[in-house]
Amino acid sequence: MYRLHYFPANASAAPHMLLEELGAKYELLLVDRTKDAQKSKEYLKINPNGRIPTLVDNSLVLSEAAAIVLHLVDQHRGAGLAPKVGTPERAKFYQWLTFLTNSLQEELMIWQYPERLAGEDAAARETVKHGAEARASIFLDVVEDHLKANGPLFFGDELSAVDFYLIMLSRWARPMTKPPRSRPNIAKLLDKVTALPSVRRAYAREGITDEIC
Ligand SMILES: N[C@@H](CCC(=O)N[C@@H](CS)C(=O)NCC(=O)O)C(=O)O
Repeated sequence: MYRLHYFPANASAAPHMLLEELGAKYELLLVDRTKDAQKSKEYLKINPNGRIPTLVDNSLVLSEAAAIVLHLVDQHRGAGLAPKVGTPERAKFYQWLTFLTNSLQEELMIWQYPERLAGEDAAARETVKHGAEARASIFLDVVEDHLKANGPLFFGDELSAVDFYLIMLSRWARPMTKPPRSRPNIAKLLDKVTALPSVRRAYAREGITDEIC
């Protein structure tokens, strides 16, 4: 049985949706960010970065949401939530997952927490926030163009783990000046994937009952 250390709608959400979609046996363990539990001595033992999520799979302790997603699709190959290993589609799957976690997610983090780079200076914070939002917006446009040409999902009609990853990031990005949903092809993907019972169950278990993204 897997154990997923999570906080509602945090970077644990993509692994959580995937666990639900896979029908895997798992236990959810709340890392209470309101009490800084991600920096507790106990949690730092399993995740020295003090970040959420962490997945425990028997003796394996794994952090980084994208790595957890890759591990889960590898452990459940028959579920078909990633293209077959060794194919060009699988390579593209790596490309999109890396792009989402490395480019879009990172800019969204900076946009949400500009003080981590800019410190206390209000003007510097505004500059950092504005720049990160502009870059995140360009990355969302790249996703929109891809979906326009290849959609409705990242791999046409084939559901894959990257679709769940975009749901997670799109929720975070809702307050952007130009939210993900304002792009018609991203909106189509979000509607399709958030309608899945697995996605509804995952967010409901996290106590989220409003529109997901
Ligand atoms: N690259 C990491 C980022 C994880 C991350 O930053 N998680 C946030 C929640 S969304 C967190 O734990 N923040 C608490 C903190 O930085 O103290 C991943 O994708 O797993």
